[in-house]
Amino acid sequence: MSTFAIASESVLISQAVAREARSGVLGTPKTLAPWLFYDEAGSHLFEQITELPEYYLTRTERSIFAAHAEEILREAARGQGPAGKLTLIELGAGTATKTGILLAAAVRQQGSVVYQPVDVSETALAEASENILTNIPGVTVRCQVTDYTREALPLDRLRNTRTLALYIGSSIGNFTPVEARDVLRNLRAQLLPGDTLLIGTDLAPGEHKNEAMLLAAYDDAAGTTAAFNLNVLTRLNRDLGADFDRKNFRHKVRWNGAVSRIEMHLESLTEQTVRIPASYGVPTLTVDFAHGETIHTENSYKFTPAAVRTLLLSACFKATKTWQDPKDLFAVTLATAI
Ligand code: AVI
Repeated sequence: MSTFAIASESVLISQAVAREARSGVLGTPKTLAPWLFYDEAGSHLFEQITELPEYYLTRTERSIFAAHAEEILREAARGQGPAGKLTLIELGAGTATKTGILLAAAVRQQGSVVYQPVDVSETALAEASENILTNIPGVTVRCQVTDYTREALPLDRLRNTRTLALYIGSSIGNFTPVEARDVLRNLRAQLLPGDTLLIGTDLAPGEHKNEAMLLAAYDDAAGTTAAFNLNVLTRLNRDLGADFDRKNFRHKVRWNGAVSRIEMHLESLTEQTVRIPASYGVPTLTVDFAHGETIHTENSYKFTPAAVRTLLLSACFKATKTWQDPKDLFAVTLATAI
């Protein structure tokens, strides 16, 4: 990519940050969209979160893949002709650390596989590609820099192949139910009947998961999730010249059982005024905070298996098989495009 293209891409991102900040902090209640977390520092903090003892999601999903990868791939390929192969596409692939288990199983099953990771981050995709090409012979990687939440998915349909789309990590849980349905409909629009989707979802509280465990996963003892949440203020200071003082806010997590979601907020510890100077066509903002007022920064929905099936059906996918860990903390569901 040329230097000019990179510069214009970063201007577009800064414009989007300015618009999101404006609409978010002027609203009641105040909000900031979770995609703002993922600047370079935030992406690094998220990688650290996935290794925290309290954050069970990543390692539990990985353990499900490790136990069932062969069966998942076999089920996804069911009905394929003997010469037919699966092509794997992954939404929000990031550095694709867990995907390797599935790709290795695909290579064992069909000899080789084409893998199309899709992500907004070019650097994450470059890392994913290097890791996979070094460690799993037989994989052809075709990276695609796209925001799958807003743009059509650029799917390379190869002759005589069927697509298995991966949407793992419970990323779907960071959308409202309507947004989640629309993300899946956007994906479904690019698939053909008989293609499949493998979706990872964090499960609602049950016998082995109580509210305390959920709260700890989002408010860890080392303070990494707090730093991840507060980093959004640092980003607005850097990208927009805002004057948020991080010391005047604290990370706050609550479980909203009525809608089955963890909420992350930034709570103002004092009455204060923050200034965001004019930028990218957005006028100067002066934002007043009451003591105790919060900015709602993220939702993380927790699903029942029935809720996953209903969500899938709303986007024309039929769930065919679900794998869970022995403690029912996390679910991985295979669904067919209908
Ligand atoms: C990316 N996503 C699935 C994470 C989650 O669990 O909702 C983001 C996250 N937020 C705080 N910790 C992790």
